[in-house]
Amino acid sequence: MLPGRPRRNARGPSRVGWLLLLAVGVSCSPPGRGGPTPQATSGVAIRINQLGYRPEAPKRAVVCALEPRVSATFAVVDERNRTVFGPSDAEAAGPFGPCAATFRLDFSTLRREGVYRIEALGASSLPVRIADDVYRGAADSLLAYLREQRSGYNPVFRDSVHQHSDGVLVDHPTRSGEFIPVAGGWADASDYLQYGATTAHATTMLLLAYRDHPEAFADRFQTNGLPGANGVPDVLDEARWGLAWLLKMYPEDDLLLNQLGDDRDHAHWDLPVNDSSDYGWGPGVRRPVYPCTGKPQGLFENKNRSTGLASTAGKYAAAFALGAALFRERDSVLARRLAGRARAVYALGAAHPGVCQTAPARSPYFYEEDNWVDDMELGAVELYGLAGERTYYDAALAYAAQEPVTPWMGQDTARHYQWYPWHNNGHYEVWRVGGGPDSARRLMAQYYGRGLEAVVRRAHNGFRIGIPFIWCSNNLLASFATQAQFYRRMTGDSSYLEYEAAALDWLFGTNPWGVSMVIGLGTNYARTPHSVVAQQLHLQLTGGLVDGPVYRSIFEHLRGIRLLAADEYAPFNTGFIVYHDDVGDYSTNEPIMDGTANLAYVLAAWSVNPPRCSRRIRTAKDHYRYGDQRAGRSPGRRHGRGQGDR
Ligand SMILES: [Ca+2]
Ligand SMILES: [Ca+2]
Repeated sequence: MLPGRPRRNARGPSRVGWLLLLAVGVSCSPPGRGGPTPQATSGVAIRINQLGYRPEAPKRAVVCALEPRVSATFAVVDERNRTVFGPSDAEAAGPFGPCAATFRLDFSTLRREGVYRIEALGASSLPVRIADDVYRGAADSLLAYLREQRSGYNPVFRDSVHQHSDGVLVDHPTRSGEFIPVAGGWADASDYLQYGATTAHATTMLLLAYRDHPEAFADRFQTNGLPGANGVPDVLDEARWGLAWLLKMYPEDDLLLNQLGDDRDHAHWDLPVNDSSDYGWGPGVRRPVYPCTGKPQGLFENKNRSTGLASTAGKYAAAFALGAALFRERDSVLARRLAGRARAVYALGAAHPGVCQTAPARSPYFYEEDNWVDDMELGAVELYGLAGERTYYDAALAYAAQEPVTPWMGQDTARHYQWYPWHNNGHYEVWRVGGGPDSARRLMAQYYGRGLEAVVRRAHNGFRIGIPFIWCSNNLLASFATQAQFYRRMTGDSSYLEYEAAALDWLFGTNPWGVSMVIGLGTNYARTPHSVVAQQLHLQLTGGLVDGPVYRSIFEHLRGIRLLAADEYAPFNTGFIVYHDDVGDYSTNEPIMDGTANLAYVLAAWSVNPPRCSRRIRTAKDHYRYGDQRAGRSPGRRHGRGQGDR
């Protein structure tokens, strides 16, 4: 997810690519672009969730009109062209981005399963599916992308990837040059860099997904990622892959490794199996591994602003402790080891407060994480859940109070990965684990509510989206949906359900471009992601969540971006945000490992425990119960969403 790739993108598979393609027999998408045309009919496009809608859940589509329109009616028709809903008035919602006018089409009361189309202003939507199983298997589909991203042994190539090159310790005060075996894990995005922070967060999300929604996951793959059941749900196979690498990245109590490879990787556009990156030891020979040092890092002219170890240590502690709890029955030896490493790395973080950012090399870009109390909160509460020691619980509460709301929420912008993870799992875990007074649990729900409220305040648009469109905006939406879901579970309050559903709808096509942001899911998804594997092997990276739209100003100022083909979405790229299904656009169309893992959590929940439309909004009693100081004010009316929860 860091820029700097050159523009030497081959137009077709390389010779090596074709040979590999023939050898591994992976399923491939046809070359070139596919999918239905995204062009608007008469300047009007009806955008829907292309996965579909569960019968009891909220159902909304959005009209994006490229010319001003004052009003609209809509109807839903079935496959025999019979009107089954409407004609109904659409809710005018003003302009947004390229849309001169937007309208929200609420057909929540249509609950009969079937395949429909929505018609409005002379335009017709893609097929709209209403069924109980629309999310079934979706979370598992996302795991396919993580398997494809595996380093060490890679099941797509059926070969080792960076098995012998990883890694040589660099930027260590006394041990630089030492080889430390750290092969494994996942490539972070379409480059082959690997980070402890993103891997630990992704692993945590997979573990939480299984713990909270085990029924959502199947067993079709082995530990090594090759097809075949092994008696272990695939989500746990994948989480274990992450844990195994994190254990290697924390080899000694005082040695916390944070990053494998650096942006010198970007000088080459080649497949992971023949990565020719040269870090000074010859092409493809060795990759550097960086420890957290608590000091600014960067081997060349660019430096990060690291201040401590806690941001990475807290994330490792959480993943290890959760892993220990979830593998206790399946593998007691692994569980004991994880528990021991969790305690040790948490203690290291407590002794070295501050952030451990990723290290830039030749490029000025790095992950500029600025918060660490969220990570230590999560580490502490998972250790409390594991060991029941009160000091961990008290520490979690104290950390939580230092950052009640993840700071990007309500903001126009943020630096790259500045507030990471984009939601704080810790508050939910404190609520879930109990152990303290009810007031502490209520406080956690309030914290989430404040963050959600701040985002919702910015969501006065037809798509109900209130995030800043910084790089990796889709990650923010996955996090928003996760936090909204946690809040709903903690309080029974559905005030933010419309926005939670809108985030999910956006990711699956209810956006100005009508694109599903997950490769292979929906009817019209990214066909030409920024990925050398996808490009050279003509391989569909099923399950990969792409970065998502960014502010035009960001797109225009990032280095090295050049679109390689005509923009089929040009009519929708005239506003303040842009998205390009183009291999050249690493800012909007690069699949991302951590966001994919986060979205697996959201999809697992919607698959087995979907929200239901109800008339319930918060009552005065609820406001008292959850400590809302604005008791008596209906949040539904404040945001015009009183109609939303029917
Ligand atoms: Ca399995
Ligand atoms: Ca953090």
